[in-house]
Amino acid sequence: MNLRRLLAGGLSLTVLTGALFAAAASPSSGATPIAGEGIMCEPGNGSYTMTAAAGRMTLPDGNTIYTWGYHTPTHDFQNTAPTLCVTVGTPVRVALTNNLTADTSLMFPGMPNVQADGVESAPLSDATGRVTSLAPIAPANGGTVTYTFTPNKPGTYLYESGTDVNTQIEMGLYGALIVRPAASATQAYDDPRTAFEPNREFLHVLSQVDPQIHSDVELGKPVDWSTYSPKYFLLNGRSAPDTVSPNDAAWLPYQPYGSMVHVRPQDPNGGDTLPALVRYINVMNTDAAFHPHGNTERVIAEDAAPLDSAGSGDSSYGSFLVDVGASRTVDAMFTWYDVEKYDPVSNPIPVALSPFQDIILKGTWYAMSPYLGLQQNLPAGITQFNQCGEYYHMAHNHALDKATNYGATFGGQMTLIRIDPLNGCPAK
Ligand SMILES: [Cu+2]
Repeated sequence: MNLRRLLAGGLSLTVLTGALFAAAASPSSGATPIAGEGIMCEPGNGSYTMTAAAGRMTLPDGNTIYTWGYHTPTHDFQNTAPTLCVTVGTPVRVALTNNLTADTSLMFPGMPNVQADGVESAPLSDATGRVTSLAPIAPANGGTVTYTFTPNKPGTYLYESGTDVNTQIEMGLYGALIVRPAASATQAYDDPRTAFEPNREFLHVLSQVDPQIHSDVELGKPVDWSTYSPKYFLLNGRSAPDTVSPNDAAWLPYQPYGSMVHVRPQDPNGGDTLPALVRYINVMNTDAAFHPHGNTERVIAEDAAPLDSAGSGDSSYGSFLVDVGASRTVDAMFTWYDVEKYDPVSNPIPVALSPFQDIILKGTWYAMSPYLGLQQNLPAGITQFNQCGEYYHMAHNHALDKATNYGATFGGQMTLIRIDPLNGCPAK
């Protein structure tokens, strides 16, 4: 199949996927297309006041789930927990208050010399030697503990509960810890080849929910792991199609983080000149094979270890499937190249428009043109959501049972990649 036919095939897919998500589309802001998108770092600059609390999350099928989470004063409750963006060499302080009815704690895997209330953080055990917590606790019903450490290596890390780990992580006690190099906040690592386009930094935290476990915990029943069967699969604490709603969407007050990846084609004369950066954290107990449609991503680091070092060989790799092992992190660069530059005279691409009955016109994302940035008239009476000739590809966990909401397909760990025209997306 030649390139042009491939392009035409891809477009019909775009029409389909765009229509699927049209109902959940964010209200457009036009002039500031990146607002409400991308990684949302918690204010605090290394010093955080955190509360562990119970609350409820909402799922796209209308279900609400009793859940636990960490939050700071910026939210009443939240899942996924606040994204902490810190810097190598700058001390970090997290003061935790535990409003849960169970003891809890925080662990920062990969961080050196973590202290709890000034003492080395180490596992606790009871009189028989049985380990009761992997980290010093904040006791139930209002207890506090303050953790301090100074990060020494950049990268993408998970932070999570160290107490009754299976249950508490299932309940929602986890979040992302982003450590930036001291020299540059727009490089993933100290290597200049890891520079990314400012404001094109994205986070995908993958987790899952078995409503039975959450119900048992809420009712104070013993948890039966033998029947564990997750029904919801979250990206940054939301299931598709909520994943493409903007950060801090008013209709998702306790799930503040969107996960749409928004880029423009690479071009020094407009568009993005550097790649986007997508940081993956897999909180689940199974591997994730995350699949961006339409283009590869380049894996540059695993578990905060660059697949390279400055001046040596390059062991990064491009892949249509970004494999993220259980409890692991992966950093990937994402670039988009426009396939061909359109010129109506010298480079027309003879893509026949589909018959109208084959195009989903109500709620279409399709500008009726195969070319980025071009729009044509829609039939009278049709309103388009497409802002400026941009288009969308899906990205999702290729374990397709995890792209569902309680068994209903096209949900779960699924989001969109949005590609704007080179010159951006001007307000209309
Ligand atoms: Cu797919």
